[in-house]
Amino acid sequence: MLSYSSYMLIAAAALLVTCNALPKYPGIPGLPSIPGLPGRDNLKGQTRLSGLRGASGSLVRPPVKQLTCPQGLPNSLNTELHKVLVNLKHRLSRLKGVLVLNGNIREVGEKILATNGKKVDFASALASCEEARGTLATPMNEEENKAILGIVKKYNRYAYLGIKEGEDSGQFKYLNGMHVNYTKWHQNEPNGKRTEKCVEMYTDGSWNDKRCNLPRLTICEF
Ligand code: MMA
Ligand code: CA
Repeated sequence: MLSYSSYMLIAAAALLVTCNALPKYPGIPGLPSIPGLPGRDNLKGQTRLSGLRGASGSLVRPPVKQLTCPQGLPNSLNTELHKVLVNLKHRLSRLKGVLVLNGNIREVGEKILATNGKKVDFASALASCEEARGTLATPMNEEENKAILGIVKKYNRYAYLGIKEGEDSGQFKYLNGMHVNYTKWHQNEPNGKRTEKCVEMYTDGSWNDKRCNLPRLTICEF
């Protein structure tokens, strides 16, 4: 959704905001105020400093010394970057609202889950996820397993997970090679004895080791 240059801009803006842009920020015309951030609508003629209070109610003052700030960047650029950051955050939160509303994504912790609705083999499913800069949905705890299950149930289709049996060890691992530390095997699974190297989620959320060449619902995490 965002280009690399946008990410760099956000990173730069985030760094700068922690330095000195926030207390000076005058608000963005036309942009609604956002809770927790000072905006023009929030200030109502107060001095900016008196309008900025932390959670405890005490004044949040600009840092006296700015030893950690990058040197040589003019304040105008600093303020501009902050405006871009606030605008992007606001836009992202609205886009997220649209996606959640339409059932296109599910959020669980920091993860975002999504499906393209397609049923393909393991390699093709993984390729689709990676092409979209994600990976196959990989439940690391009960909450994530339930979130993936929500999609499995909605489509009433089993889905491959981002877990595979190691070539030598016969142990099931995440796609980055780490050993799985949360499992939800169905009773008497895994039983493939190295012939079923992939893992599918059943429509009750439990797991089965399975051959990798069957059509299964593609669910990615981002
Ligand atoms: C199938 C296959 C296996 C699974 C068993 C469970 C017969 O094999 O899906 O992976 O373990 O069913 O009965
Ligand atoms: Ca099995």
